[in-house]
Amino acid sequence: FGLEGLPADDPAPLYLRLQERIRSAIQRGDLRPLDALPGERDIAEAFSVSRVTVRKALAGLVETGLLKQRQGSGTFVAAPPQRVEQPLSRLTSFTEDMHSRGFVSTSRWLKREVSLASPQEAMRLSLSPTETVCRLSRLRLADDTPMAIERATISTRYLPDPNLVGQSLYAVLEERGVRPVRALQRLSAANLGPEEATLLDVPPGSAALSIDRLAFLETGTPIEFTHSWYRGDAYDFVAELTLRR
Ligand code: 16G
Repeated sequence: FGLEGLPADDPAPLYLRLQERIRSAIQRGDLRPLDALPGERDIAEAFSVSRVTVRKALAGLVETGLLKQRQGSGTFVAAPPQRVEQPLSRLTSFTEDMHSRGFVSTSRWLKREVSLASPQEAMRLSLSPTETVCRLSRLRLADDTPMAIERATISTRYLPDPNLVGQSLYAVLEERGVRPVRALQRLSAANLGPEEATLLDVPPGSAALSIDRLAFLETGTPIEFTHSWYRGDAYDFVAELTLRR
């Protein structure tokens, strides 16, 4: 990408000018998603700048999400995830959603514990304050791309041990005869904080959907409360609307 040196008469700091070069190479398509950049030393030589300048320029572009760095394998142009269309009217699990699109769904456990229900959890799930709940926090991935962070709370009446959950929570609930059949879901727009952004592999402050799901059994008993962060650049939520006369 434009390997000729940077003009000497430009007053902007070198690292910013180098960033500009890389950015325009990506915009022009000279560098394409998943292309590897030359090594630090080669970039430094080509532009007659120090390696410190190259490192600073690359770090800034990684921060904004334009580039990705992997330990041991260098710097790449980031690829936006494939967008997923998610119907809003069907009560499906993440595993089912991803399988139906031909993705391999995986999870990384962030937390799984049994604890006394907090007052808020007890209220949401209609439990007495002495009851215990399982808390399951997972990063959900599709073909290795992080898509969502989910924090689920379920009474130990229905899920006695969080370690029973392998790939799919709903599959385990189904086996136990307590798969939810109805849910209330609230979606709101949010910007990701640094911790969530790092997990989802996007720059801090990126757009996301914050989703609360309260799911019920046939009997009307609430069984699951889950808060999720879904990546704003990966999801389209769609619903069919009808006019009732
Ligand atoms: C969905 C649900 C989540 C549920 C999970 C179970 C939303 C916003 N959330 O992602 O409430 O816990 O599926 O998935 O749709 P699993 O059976 O693959 O573990």
